[in-house]
Amino acid sequence: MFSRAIVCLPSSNFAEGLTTSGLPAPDYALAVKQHEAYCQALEELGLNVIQLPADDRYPDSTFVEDTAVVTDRGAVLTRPGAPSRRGEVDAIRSALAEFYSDLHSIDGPGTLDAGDVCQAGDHFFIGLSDRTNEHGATQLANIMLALGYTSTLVDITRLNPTTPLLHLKSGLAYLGRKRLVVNDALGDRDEFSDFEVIHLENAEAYAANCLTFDTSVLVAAGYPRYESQLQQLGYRTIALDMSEFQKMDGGLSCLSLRF
Ligand code: CIR
Repeated sequence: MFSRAIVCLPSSNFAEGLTTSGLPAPDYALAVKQHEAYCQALEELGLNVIQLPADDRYPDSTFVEDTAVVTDRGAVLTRPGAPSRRGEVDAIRSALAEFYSDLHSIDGPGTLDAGDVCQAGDHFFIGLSDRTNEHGATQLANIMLALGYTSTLVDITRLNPTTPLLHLKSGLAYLGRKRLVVNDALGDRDEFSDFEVIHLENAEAYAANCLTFDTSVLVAAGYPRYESQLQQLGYRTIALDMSEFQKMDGGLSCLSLRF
């Protein structure tokens, strides 16, 4: 189980970050409130939340998840696919150095956003996306192998254009107990055949990005069918309003590094 989470406060120019959502610009004050509620939920789940200060140099820096892959056996600093985000890794390197004596890293020409990396027990699904290239994904798979984990690469660059995904985890999460939740963008992929797969209906596609802590699941608010599916499976759900982060293509997992 996780005992810590690293988060980074949204910067005042958060609305200047990258987005393809086509939604209106986010409200900064509301984003700060939603971020506070997110941190509080993590604390109530027993995590020690380490809060990094807002950094106006990087409007996307609140999406800390993309900058590192953190596991029980080691951590890997990424090389984000968007050049505007590469500098975010420095603050995360300093924060993680306190907990990991040996930090691995992804080197150019490899690129990797950890939003493309889904840990499912001792296995990693690594998405190939517009942000994560084959070099980066293969470097990560090799580091993971040396740490004793297996990996599968999942290409999401040729999805149906009506259901694009920024990152693999925009459409996939691990619920523990050998169980995945996927949305329609990923559908019935062979890569997931060793797992029980819960399918989300298209109207609730955004809810696929959720966070499981043993039997509790943090879910985005506004997706009642998914919440009741989870409850029927024996999970407790905690719904959090994510509207302002969704406007910037972010989801629940993006806002923290959990280890
Ligand atoms: C970006 O486009 O990089 C940010 N605006 C959103 C990143 C979301 N991160 C994630 O899904 N792990």
